[in-house]
Amino acid sequence: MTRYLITVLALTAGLLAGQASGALLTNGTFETGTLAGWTLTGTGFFIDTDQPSEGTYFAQAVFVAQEGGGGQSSIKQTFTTPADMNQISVDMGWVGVPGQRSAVLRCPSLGTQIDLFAGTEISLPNAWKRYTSDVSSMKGLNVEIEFFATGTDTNGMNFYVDNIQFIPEPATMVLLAGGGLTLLAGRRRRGKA
Ligand SMILES: [Ca+2]
Repeated sequence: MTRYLITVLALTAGLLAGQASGALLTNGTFETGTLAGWTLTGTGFFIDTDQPSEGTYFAQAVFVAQEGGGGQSSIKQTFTTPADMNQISVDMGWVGVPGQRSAVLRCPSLGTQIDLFAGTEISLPNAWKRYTSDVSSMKGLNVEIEFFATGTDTNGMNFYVDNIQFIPEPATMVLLAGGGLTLLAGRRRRGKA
């Protein structure tokens, strides 16, 4: 009985430590027009409407060189990933030298983190790019996502973030595709008859 109780307690503790207990990502497209759901540090990040990659709003960090551009800022959020998550995609863009920004997904219970883009990429002036990362090891777990930017008086920068999406694992997509094919086959049969 005691051993049973210990097993139950251990399992419960394991679930609390690593498994889904919180809310899903909030405002991952920034379409509330605010940073609702996100924790802001520093004064670089704000909501903008000038050329979003999706919808009307996106998040942007700006540090202007020669105008007191020094500083650092981040937006981050703790949430539970979807149980069928395979990949995460984020639209990002920037101007500035490499190493001034990062986008990371951290999983405290696994003690691991995944970089959502290679930090050495050169500037993408006025262009969005979709970055997709395999994050299947973190599905159904509590994680923290953080976008970080830093600027100096000699190295100003812009960092754009929008449209955070989760892509299901292949099995789910095969099922969806299979349903579509069945529908198509049915239509063809009806067409021939
Ligand atoms: Ca948006």
